[in-house]
Amino acid sequence: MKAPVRVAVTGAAGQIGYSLLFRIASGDMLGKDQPVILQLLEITPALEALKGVVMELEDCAFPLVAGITTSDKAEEAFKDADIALLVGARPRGPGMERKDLLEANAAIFSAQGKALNDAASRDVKVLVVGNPANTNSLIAQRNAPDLDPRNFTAMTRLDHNRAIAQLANKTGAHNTEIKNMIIWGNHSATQYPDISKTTVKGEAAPGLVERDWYENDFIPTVQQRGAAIIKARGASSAASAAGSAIDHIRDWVLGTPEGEWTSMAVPSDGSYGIEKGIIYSFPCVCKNGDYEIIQDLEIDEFSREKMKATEQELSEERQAVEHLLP
Ligand code: NAX
Repeated sequence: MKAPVRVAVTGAAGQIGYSLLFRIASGDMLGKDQPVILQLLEITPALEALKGVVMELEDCAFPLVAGITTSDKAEEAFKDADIALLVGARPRGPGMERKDLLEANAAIFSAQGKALNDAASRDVKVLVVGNPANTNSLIAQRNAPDLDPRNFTAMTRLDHNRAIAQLANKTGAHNTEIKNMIIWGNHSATQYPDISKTTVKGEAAPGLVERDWYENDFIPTVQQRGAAIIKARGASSAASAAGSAIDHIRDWVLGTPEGEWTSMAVPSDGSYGIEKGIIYSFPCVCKNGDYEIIQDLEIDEFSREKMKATEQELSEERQAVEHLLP
């Protein structure tokens, strides 16, 4: 049996946590031969609810669960963590401006970045799901100077999967027949779902759909999918978000399928002229537990403009929190 991997999850008593933990525990994320120790973080008032979730985890008698801890202290939850899924965040309250939301989360993610810096494994892989995910990831990263900055990522895999599902519906293909979708930029309504390099059953996607559908239906549908789910379900995406977090970490740790890429929000190294440092979603391949941004894709005028718009938003978010960063 392999040695257990320590997986820290924040916001563990929340909606996403309720799907995510059971899938990690069943081996969907790290493999059916990989034991895990779950290290769960919640705010103090949610510890009682978290106790109930832990009781249910125990009642599943998962063969791969080698231990479960709970805490309301980040240093405890992140102790020696190999993987940290930062799901808990401050939701937007009534009358809260975007700036207030950024600042409230800056406080949370500064503290969690410091705790990761002090307590986690030196190779910890961090995925931020809690919104505004990209900028929260940047804040955590900047507060963790002793960790590899490349190991701080944010989740756009849900957007990626949503885009695949839309294109599969439109073309009558199965989602497994769609390869090399790209989400560029921010996990927000400015994100750019790009099908210019995507194939459907090996054929170039742009030749299979009308341009008008692509620009005026597909792109806004993917961008607004989160809001559509809230409207229909009365609650925000949870199981699909958990599934995408599983996909993001699984690919990062175990590798993307040969010849395919995925979308991950990672620190920009200046690829495609995107401002260095911001956490921007790029097409990435993963191998040997590391990721690489796909280079040298041809970018047309339409794409360039959309990539710039979402870069601009991330740049503004960074400026809004810059004074709070070390
Ligand atoms: P819930 O409100 O159900 O759960 C959040 C949990 O986090 C709560 O139990 C809360 O007590 C806890 N929490 C809050 N502050 C914390 C802190 N400082 N430390 C530890 N725990 C803390 O929200 P849920 O539906 O689970 O969504 C979680 C986050 O994911 C939200 O920020 C949401 O906006 C974001 N999402 C991000 C997505 C993405 O694609 N990147 C998609 C889904 C989701 O909307």
